[in-house]
Amino acid sequence: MKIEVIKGDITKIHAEVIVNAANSSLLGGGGVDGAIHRAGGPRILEECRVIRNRQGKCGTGEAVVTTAGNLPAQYVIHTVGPVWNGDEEKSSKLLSDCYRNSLQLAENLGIKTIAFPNISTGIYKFPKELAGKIAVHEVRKFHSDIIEKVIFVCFDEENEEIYKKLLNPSF
Ligand code: AR6
Repeated sequence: MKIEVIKGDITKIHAEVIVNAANSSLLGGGGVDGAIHRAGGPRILEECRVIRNRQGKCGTGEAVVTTAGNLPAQYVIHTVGPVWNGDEEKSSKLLSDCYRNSLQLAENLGIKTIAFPNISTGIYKFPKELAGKIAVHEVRKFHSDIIEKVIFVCFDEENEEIYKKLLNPSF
């Protein structure tokens, strides 16, 4: 799989799937979640409510999929990152689950291109460097015959630098 780093707003990205850093209610929030629901319109929230009614809350590390409403993407995969509480081992495992489960869902949908935000590194306060290492590690070890490209969409300069260094150590 090809890996790209872009600095920008994930709601503007033309990938078949964009990933949302949601919370377990699936009913929206701030950060990238708020931006996705604002730009995507009410249809995404309606589908999230249907999922909630069917299966209850979304556990940390799990992922669910909706259509993408008015966004250029076709689908939104909503995953719930861990809130950083200093328990590095447990939080790292849960963040790994987010990336792996999202990639697996995309693969099941037959998707070629998927874009990730820097899950948990905003309101949930996961250390950015560690989160970046986990994200890159999970993507690199996920072998897919279907997904061709993974885009890390960094909103802030710090994350952009971290990802560029991780993917190109001579940067
Ligand atoms: N495009 C790409 N990345 C963005 C955008 C955007 N439009 N907006 C923010 N980011 P956060 P979390 C980056 O806080 O830490 C919500 O309330 C941001 O700079 O969105 O997983 C949910 O409902 C950061 O690097 O998500 C949950 O309650 C990254 O996205 C909670 O926040 C993640 O920051 C989840 O917290």
